Amino acid sequence: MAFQQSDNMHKFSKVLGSAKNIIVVAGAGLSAASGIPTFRGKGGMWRKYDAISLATPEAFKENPSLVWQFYNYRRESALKVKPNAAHAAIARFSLPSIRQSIAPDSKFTLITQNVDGLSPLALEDALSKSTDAADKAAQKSVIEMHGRLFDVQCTECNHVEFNRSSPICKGLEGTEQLVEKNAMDPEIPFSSLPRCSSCGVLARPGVVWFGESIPHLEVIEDIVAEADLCIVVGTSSTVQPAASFADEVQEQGGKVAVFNLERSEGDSNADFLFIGPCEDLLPKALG
Ligand code: BV8
Ligand code: ZN
Repeated sequence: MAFQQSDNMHKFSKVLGSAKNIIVVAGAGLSAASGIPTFRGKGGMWRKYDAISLATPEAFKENPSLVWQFYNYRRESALKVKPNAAHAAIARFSLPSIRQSIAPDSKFTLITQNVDGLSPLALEDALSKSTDAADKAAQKSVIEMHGRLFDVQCTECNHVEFNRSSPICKGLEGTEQLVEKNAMDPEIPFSSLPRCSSCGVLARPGVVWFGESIPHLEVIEDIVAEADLCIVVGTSSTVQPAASFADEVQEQGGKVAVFNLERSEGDSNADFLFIGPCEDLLPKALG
């Protein structure tokens, strides 16, 4: 039978209802409605600089003050925003007590490329409303595969701490305001940048930079290898290895559904393509 792509939500819910190993692969578009600018969208992550060139170990080595201002700006932005309806829809669906009536006896994992921490916050919120103790299992269902903005990692010892303090250190205080004014970035002395609370050397943001390998990638690959439904949400599907997960699921006979505001890399191979804001579409699709 010739390949038929569908945008039929009713047909999608039938596939969802019979799926046993469901994954969501999420990108920056999931958090767009919360006010977090996407990487490649019009908003552009950081008007002054190309985010991609700053998210590298080379950039940090060369100019840790500039890279820390970039991440401080994103930390301060993420601290001011809340999860949106799409985060909430995924979080609710991750609770066994809710998913059982939609996709009986299924397993679920959210694999997010986002580092903003909004999906774990949405899950915390969904769990606080749940009365079913078994729902706690959902806490292990979120994989932040590119790390977390609020993890501060030592550049020497392997100390990592979760730190949402604002400002993260005196030296960076208020520099986020300069970004909006497109003002030149101040030269922050090395000694005033964040330091490891255990050994005192320079710390770095606890995210995975381009050219760095994905921690525990084998765990993620095993989950992808089991999946019979891959729901791709709000990603340009241009960053590897996340961009290949959907193809892998299709190659093993699974189905792929893409939810995006506009066309994205490889979406013509998807079994389902839903074009529109995920904050509107996902509550319908996973409800
Ligand atoms: C690895 C953390 C291997 C940091 C990120 C050449 C040299 C070196 C490496 C490579 C190379 N070629 C390829 C690679 C691999 C490289 C890569 O893929 N590069 C790309 C750019 C070509 N990948 C890596 O380096 C990865 N590691 O491969 O390791 C290895 C093995 C051994 C030893 C060494 C290395 C590591 C990649 C991780 C990079 N870190 N983030 C930070 O955030 O600062 S990636 C970064 O991009 C974010 O995580 C982001 O999520 C991700 C992907 O972008 P998207 O999420 O898709 O966001 P984007 O803005 O692009 O798109 C938004 C989408 O949302 C759009 O489609 C838009 O239409 C849609 N949208 C907007 N609003 C809405 C919406 N959709 C729905 N509703 C809405 N409302
Ligand atoms: Zn240290």
